[in-house]
Amino acid sequence: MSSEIESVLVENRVFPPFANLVKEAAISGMQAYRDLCAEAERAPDEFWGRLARENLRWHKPFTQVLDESEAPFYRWFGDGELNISANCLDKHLDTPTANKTALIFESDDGKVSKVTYKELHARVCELANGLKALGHSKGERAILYMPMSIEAVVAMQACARLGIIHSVVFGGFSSKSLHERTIDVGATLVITADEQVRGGKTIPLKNAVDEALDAGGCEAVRHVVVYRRTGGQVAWKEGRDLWLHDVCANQPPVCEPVPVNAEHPLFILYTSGSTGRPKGVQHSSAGYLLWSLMTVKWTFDAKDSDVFWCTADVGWVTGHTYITYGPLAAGLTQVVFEGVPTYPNAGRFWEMIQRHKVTVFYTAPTAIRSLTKAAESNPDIHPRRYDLNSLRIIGSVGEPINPEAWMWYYTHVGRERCPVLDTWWQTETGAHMITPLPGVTPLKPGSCTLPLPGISMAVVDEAGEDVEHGKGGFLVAKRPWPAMIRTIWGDPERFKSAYFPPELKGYYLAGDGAQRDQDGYFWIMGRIDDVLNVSGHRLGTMEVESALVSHELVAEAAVVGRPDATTGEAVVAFVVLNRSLPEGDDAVAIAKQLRDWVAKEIGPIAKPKDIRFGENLPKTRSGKIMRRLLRVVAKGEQVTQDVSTLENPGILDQLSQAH
Ligand code: 6R9
Repeated sequence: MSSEIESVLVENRVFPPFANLVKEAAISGMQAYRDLCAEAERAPDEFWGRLARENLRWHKPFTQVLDESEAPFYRWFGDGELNISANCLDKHLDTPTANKTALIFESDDGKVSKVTYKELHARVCELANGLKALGHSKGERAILYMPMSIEAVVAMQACARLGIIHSVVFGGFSSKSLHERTIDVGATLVITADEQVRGGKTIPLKNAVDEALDAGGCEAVRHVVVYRRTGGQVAWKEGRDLWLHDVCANQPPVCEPVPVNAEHPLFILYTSGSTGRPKGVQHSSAGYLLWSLMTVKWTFDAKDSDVFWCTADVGWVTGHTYITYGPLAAGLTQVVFEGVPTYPNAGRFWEMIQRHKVTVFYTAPTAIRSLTKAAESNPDIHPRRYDLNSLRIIGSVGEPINPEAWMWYYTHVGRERCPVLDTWWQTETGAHMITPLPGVTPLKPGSCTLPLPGISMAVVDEAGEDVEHGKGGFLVAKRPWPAMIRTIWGDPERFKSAYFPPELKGYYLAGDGAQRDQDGYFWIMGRIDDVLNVSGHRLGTMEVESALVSHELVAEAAVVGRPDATTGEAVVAFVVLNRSLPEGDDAVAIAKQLRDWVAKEIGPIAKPKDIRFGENLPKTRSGKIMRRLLRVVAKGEQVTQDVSTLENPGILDQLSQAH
């Protein structure tokens, strides 16, 4: 880790903001940025109160901005009422935006369909009316297990319209994950599709829902609403299962939005932590939407003429904030894509930017790295082959972007005329926290640069004291912000201990290590806990370990991350079987069996890239697994550390063999 950080810190190229963007931008120039930061620091309540009054439509105005009496359970705009769907859709109806394209949907096989704001509003209302007719109402929880589609956005917005709390489960997760989340949120409703289509393959969704609900404990689910995407075969449970088109049929295209309290949970989204099961991150309504909208305006410098494309799936927080909520609240036209970046070939993203004249493009470093590799080996799908002149801003999210990938993105996609916005944030932060602004910030490849106005990020030591610039420490937010996580669903104690450890003076602990350079720029060093980041997706080592040990052949397992040129990190598993050590073909076959098992238990993204078998794991005499050593072994490096405290030093050789 530290050698990687040094390599990014010797990075000293600086790219000043482009004059045209400075002129046009919502925040124009460094002085304007500093003024906003100063306003937020001097009078935070006035600053946030002003933004919330100017940018949200309130059913009942708030009188108090921030209530800290139960910190860290902060309340924002706590006596106000509003509706999130009304703020994303209804507010455009009496403006020219009503007839503007809201969503341009492109399917896996390249079919394009579009809806205007007015049409999207009508579709959301029809579904909301349908759900209401089925007896679903405010405060209930719905599990959404959907392909990327207009329907996914409609389903989320329809829930928000009724005050139903949604919990989207990424379509790549297994029925087991779906089962756990359905129980944890106490869902009464599931919205899914028959199948999803990605990269020319169909993947069943409804079947996985059936399996999850049949596994027991999900009896609270009264309805499963199914969007017919492919027409593939599905099993049907009369009374419980309904086609989405039947639920919407004959429903009026108008549905009164249900006002909710500002703090009413808009959604719960599960994410990995360092220990135990994934945490249900609970977000609020008003604070979350405010910051989603403000960051679309400030970071992406939203213009009415923009065609915005965030390539994330709505199963992740990026898809929530930068597809379903922020860009709609801003009245933007956006692209929604069903497929994968490499189908029918690795030029798909560039071709789509050209086809839809995308102006703002937002993707993940892992996609950039894999498309770089593909483009460098096949000139036909190199971005230079496409007309990317429509682009004005390109962004990155999900993991640190290494300077090489940054430069390639900047040069070949942005054509040296679009800023690369390396946005640092998390499921828990709701929206951007540290990011360059197009009309403000000189860029340094590999740095997410500076915090947004109102966001008080710092790097501190174990006692919560600021560390000097140039030294590493914990990344924290010193002050609350409106879009912050409110609690872990059903586990307020875990919320407090995970994010507000007492020794850190009440600061929010992000879980990342960071350092600042002499200009105050932030450089993220990766997670400080046992969370892996594989292709920008968070995975707990514990989750993968518990999946492995639940297999009948496995006695013990330890999982670590290994740096990977394409996926950022790769999962490496060290496994002790409850039988003799396998060799040759036998080892290869068992490794495959275990990989498939993990895919079934969690999802394909959690599959270990390498599995190493041993008769034991390296342990201290007190029985602690030495992960530090396993990380070295996983990289294929020689262990040079002192291993005399190990109970069984010989084990390291055995574990060096990959299968
Ligand atoms: C939005 C999202 C959050 C974790 C975060 C950090 C890593 C995200 C980053 C970044 C360096 C960036 N991360 N963006 N690291 N530079 N620009 O990705 O949320 O899935 O919760 O992941 O991802 O480690 O703590 P989430």
